[in-house]
Amino acid sequence: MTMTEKILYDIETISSNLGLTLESMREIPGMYDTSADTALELCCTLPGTIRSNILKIAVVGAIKSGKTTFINAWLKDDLLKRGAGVVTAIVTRLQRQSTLTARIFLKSWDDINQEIEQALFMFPEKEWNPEKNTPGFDLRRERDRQFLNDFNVDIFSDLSVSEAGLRPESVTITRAVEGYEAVKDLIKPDRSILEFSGPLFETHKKFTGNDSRAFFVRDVALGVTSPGLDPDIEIADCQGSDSTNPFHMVQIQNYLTRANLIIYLISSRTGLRQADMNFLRVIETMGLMENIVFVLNADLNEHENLKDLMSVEHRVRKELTYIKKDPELYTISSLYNLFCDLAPDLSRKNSIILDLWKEDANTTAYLSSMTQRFNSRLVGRLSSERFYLTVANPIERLRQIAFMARQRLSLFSDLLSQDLSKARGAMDRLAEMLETGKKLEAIMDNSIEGAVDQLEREIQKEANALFDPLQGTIAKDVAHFIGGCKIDISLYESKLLHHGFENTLYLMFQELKSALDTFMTQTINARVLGFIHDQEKAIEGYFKTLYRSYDINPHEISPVKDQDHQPETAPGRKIVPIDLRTIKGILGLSLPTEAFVTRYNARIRVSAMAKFGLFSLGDIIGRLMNRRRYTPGVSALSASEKKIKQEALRSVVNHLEAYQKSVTRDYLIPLLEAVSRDFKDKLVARCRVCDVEIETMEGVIALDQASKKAQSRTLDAMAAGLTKIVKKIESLPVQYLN
Ligand SMILES: Nc1nc2c(ncn2[C@@H]2O[C@H](COP(=O)(O)OP(=O)(O)O)[C@@H](O)[C@H]2O)c(=O)[nH]1
Ligand SMILES: [Mg+2]
Repeated sequence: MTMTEKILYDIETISSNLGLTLESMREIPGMYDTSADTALELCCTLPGTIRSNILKIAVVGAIKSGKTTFINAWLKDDLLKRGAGVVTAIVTRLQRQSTLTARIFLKSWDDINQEIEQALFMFPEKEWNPEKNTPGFDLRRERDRQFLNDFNVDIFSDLSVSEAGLRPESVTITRAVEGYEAVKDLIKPDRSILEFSGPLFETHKKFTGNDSRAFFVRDVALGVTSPGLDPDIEIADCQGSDSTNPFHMVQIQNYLTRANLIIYLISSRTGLRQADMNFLRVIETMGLMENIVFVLNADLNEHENLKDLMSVEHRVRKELTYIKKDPELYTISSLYNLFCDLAPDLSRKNSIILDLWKEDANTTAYLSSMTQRFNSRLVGRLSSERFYLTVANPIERLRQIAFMARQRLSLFSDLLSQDLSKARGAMDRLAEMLETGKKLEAIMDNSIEGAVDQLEREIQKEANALFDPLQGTIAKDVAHFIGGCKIDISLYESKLLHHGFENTLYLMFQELKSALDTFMTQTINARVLGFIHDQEKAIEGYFKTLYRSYDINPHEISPVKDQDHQPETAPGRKIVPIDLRTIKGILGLSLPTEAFVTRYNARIRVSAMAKFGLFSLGDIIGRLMNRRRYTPGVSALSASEKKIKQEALRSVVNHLEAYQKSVTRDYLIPLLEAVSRDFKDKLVARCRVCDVEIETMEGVIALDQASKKAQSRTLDAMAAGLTKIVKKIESLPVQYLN
């Protein structure tokens, strides 16, 4: 049993025993009230909540930086396909499970057709839908597929590879056409899941090891049996951080925001490249730099000796400092570590390679010591994250419940005492406490309400500064970006002759769209995610401060001055007042990433075409008379470029209102409200010992001797049980915050 499992097991035992104690309160009139009921509910649900609180580790880096190898080395198992070279962005999440299982989350036909439509955006519909009798594009239609196929060969020829690589719209179309046959019977109208477990596990690679099929996959979850992976850890291979597909980028960004730790891999073969810097800037803008650890994946074939490797390390470290002060960088070789772990079972070829590597004892000794340092750093980091996220709050909650139960026990044993003055004294103290509690509650209500109002105003104000269509920074930056976008019209001149004006316009638009999509995901969406991150921190900070101002010692308002009660069991300053993650989990609140992808407006085409009308006749005549004379067409292209830019900007601006709404009204505000509710519940729980009516207490005092004795025996049994529970809570190996 690992340490985590032991703590989880202990928490489960404590919750269940505490639950039984609360249940037995029902036997005594007045002892079981709504707060006991809430506490009982918590004891029942807590273990499940903790189990679903998984630590997420994102492994990112450029293609072939060694992400998959790193994960295999972590698992000590060559489980995932290394060197797959798939560029499609898929997040492959791994968690420990009892049987080896792969779950492939497939896109729906709507998702797929929508992506293709975006890739065809601005292309004249009459060409692929001549009768206009079917709405939208549908890959399931033979005619539509045939169109895509011809289109792809034809229109992108000699344009496909630009300076920035393959044209993304061409990539989408190629993959959709190529992968169709293999997946057509598996894709459903709704998003669906394929499962491969046990001996069928390997089959899942058919979907992930091939770019065309991977196009149809949203993401992948693997259940692995490797003991190297703790049961409360999810590790994710985030491939495709340099993907140009906005739908995919958003998915990766979404995972990163939820990750507790980001491990960024850099290959020693290449060092840091421009794409790495771009992606690191994205992570920085998202406000996630504090979660990042860098790994320089040393390729032992690549370096003559340790000195050579060290010089790469030195350079990479220096370059990283442009992005992050004192970056944490570990030089390790994932493949070497993996081979060492698999040594007895290595293939002959790999054994020879390993032996060869081992000959350079200096380098391998250095790498091994760095691996050790990395591992212990990781263990330390994860256990503190784990403590904050998974066990600190639940333990404090249980401690609070135990405290409440003890208080109640003490109160009721006084009420049931043969000594009437003692019983009356307990009653008076309780009445006084209820009064104080009510006053405190009223004060809290006011100030929490005030806090929520103020926070909400601040969120709205900052959101306006970001999203306002006229004054907001997004609109301004997008306008600036589009204004500075250079489309090389001369590139499209030849296209004009072969494909006509409309199709050329399409190509031109797609060039702008691809640049704009990249800008939107890398700069704008990253900034919005950073904004959300900051707002969450502000909410957290605000309530923490508020909590401190209510730092009431429960003993002071306690109706019982118990002698046997040790102060350390009191829920004093130790509780973590805000637990956004759990609250989000309970609300089912996730980032509104659907709103992060800009939908372009169909009027772009109409507007751009308007300019063409002026020139088309001249163009055709020119073409007939003299090939040199298509300048009118070219100038129509330039005029259309302006229109396209204007309309593209308008699409983004129109989208801002919905974007803002999903970030604030559908995400941040509900989160804020839930946090304040949770916060209040916690505080109120501390002010209340028991919601018992005076008449009920009178009834208890008036019981006959025999009944009092019987009830006292029940209380004694409860007290014995509680003492054990409290001891168990105290013995948990966790240190407390603040
Ligand atoms: N020589 C050497 N090759 C490595 C090392 N790490 C990874 N590779 C190889 O590089 C290729 C790409 O690695 P992979 O883990 O698939 O990269 P990914 O694309 O980031 O997942 C694979 O063929 C690996 O076997 C290393 O430390 N040394
Ligand atoms: Mg990989």
